[in-house]
Amino acid sequence: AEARPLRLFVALDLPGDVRDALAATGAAADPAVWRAVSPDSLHVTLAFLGSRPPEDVDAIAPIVAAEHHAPRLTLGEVLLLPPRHARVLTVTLTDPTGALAALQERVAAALAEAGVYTPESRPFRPHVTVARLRPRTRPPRTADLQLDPLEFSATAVILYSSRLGPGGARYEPLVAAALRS
Ligand code: 2AM
Repeated sequence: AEARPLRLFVALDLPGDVRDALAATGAAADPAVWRAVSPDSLHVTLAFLGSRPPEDVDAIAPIVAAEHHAPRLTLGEVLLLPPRHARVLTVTLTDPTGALAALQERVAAALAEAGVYTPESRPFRPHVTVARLRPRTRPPRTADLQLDPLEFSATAVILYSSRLGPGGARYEPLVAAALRS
């Protein structure tokens, strides 16, 4: 029998103190409206591949492993996305050196070259989703949350598989490459 497809995405991993700060922001949002993302699920998506045959993991692994240098980043602001009918509460990332944008472009181009990814036409806007709108809930217009301007280095590039379950998606790391800061 054919192996089941995997729902795959490549993401940037964050240091523990940054995860804690982001989890606190998610937890500070109105719990009647938002469900906070658990600290171990927080990440920055670089490329969402969607449903792929499991064999694709062999082609993706060397692309994930090819990255070495950690982009230096800063937490930006709390932003509701999409702007008019928000479904997620996010924290944007500031990329002062452009290293993250360059890394994302390299990874996306290599994945496309390997035939496992169709690059998005919309520009890459780095963010971390910290809470998701509860079902059948009217999204607020603003988040009204404060954020400390934390500065940090990303820690790793990770290929995740996402399993949809009753309690939301669960992310399983399949390939991880640590980044040097
Ligand atoms: P989000 O954080 O902005 O919601 C795993 O689902 C990750 O892939 C999430 O971080 C999610 O981004 C992103 N993702 C899920 N579905 C997507 C899609 N159809 N297009 C782009 N990114 C997607």
